[in-house]
Amino acid sequence: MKVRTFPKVAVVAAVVLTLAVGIFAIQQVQPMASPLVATANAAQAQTVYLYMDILGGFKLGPATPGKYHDAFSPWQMKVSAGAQVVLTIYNWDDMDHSFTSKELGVDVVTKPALKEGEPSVTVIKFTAPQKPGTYEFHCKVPCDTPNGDWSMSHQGYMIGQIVVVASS
Ligand SMILES: [Cu+2]
Repeated sequence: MKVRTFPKVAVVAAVVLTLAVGIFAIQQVQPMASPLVATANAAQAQTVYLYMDILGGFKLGPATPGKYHDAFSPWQMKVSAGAQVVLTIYNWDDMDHSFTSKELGVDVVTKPALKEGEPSVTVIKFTAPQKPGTYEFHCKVPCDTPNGDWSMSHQGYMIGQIVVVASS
C-alpha cells in the first residue's frame, strides 16, 4: 500500500499556523493574568527593620535643667500601614526597661546591658496597623528613678510613637 505523504510546504504551513495560533492564544491570556499577579504582590506585606537604643540618664529634660533622663532613641519611627515590623532594641542601661503598647499589641521587657558598653539585644516583631495614625508606646518599668520617674510621663523620653503612614 502506498503511504500518503503531505507535501513539505503544507507541513511547514501547518507548523507556522499552529505557532501563530499559540502565540495569539498566549497574548489573549496575558491581560487576564496580570491583575492576578498584582493582587498576589499586594498581599505580600512589606518587612521593615527598625533599630532603637534605650539609654539611661542620657537626655536633658527641658523642665529639669542639668538633669539627664532615661530615653528611647529614636523615640519616633515611621512605618507603612500593614508592614511587618522587626524592631531590634539595644538596652544600654543597667536595668530593665520595656517596649509596651496596647494599641500595637506589644509588651516586651528589655533586659539590662550585659556590662557597660555591651547592650542587651531584644528583637520584637509586630504588624503595623492598617489605619494610618500615631500609635504610642512606653516603658512600663519604673525608671528614671533619680528624677522621680520623670521620663515615664514625658513624650520623647520613656514615651514614644510609631507613626503609621498609608502604604504607597
Ligand atoms: Cu524605662
